[in-house]
Amino acid sequence: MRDVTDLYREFGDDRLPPGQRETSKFPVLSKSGTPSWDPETWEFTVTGAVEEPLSFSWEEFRDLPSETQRQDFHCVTGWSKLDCEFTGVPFPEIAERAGVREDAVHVLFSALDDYTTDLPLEQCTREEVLFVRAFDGEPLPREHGGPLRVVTPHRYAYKGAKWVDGVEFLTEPELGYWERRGYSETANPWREERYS
Ligand SMILES: Nc1nc2c(c(=O)[nH]1)N[C@H]1C(S)=C(S)[C@@H](COP(=O)(O)O)O[C@H]1N2
Ligand SMILES: [Mo]
Repeated sequence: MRDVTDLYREFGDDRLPPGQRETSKFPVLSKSGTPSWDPETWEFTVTGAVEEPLSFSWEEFRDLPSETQRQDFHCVTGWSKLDCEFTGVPFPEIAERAGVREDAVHVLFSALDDYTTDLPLEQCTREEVLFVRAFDGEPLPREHGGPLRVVTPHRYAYKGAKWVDGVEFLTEPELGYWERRGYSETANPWREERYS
């Protein structure tokens, strides 16, 4: 298990970002409920500014090299859950397989509930950005984004798309669902970048 709960040192002195309170619960925040999914037809795609667009079935995705990390989770509404154990595929693994083009600067994630969220490419190509399929050793609960979600421990949690099924590499920034509605594009918790 890789413990990345010390990544806050890159951003500030305190593990708990300013204005956050710790909770042991794992609240659910979804814009429109939990979408259904079918393991037979589920498809994960990697598109845009890449040498080789990719597509994975659920079986194929599950077979990708994955790891377990201990991470903290910071919600923009003010709660943080420390020491989450997430198992998944690091973002760089996917990026390397697709061969990200030189002109790619930004990434847009898409999800089964039509949620989207965006991040600069350099904020994605970190080992801590995981495509998560298990939480605390169990399949990721559906309401928390199962079968597959993204986590971004260095950013507020709305940057992590639950029910993720697509990653698009972009040559120009594009805004996601909450980013279009006034939430911060950069979303650094240690700088309290909550709104834009
Ligand atoms: N697909 C999708 N992903 C999403 C959301 C959503 O509504 N749909 N909500 C975001 C928000 S605002 C937060 S705070 C976290 C919440 O994750 P949780 O429900 O597992 O706590 O998921 C993020 N990812
Ligand atoms: Mo959120």
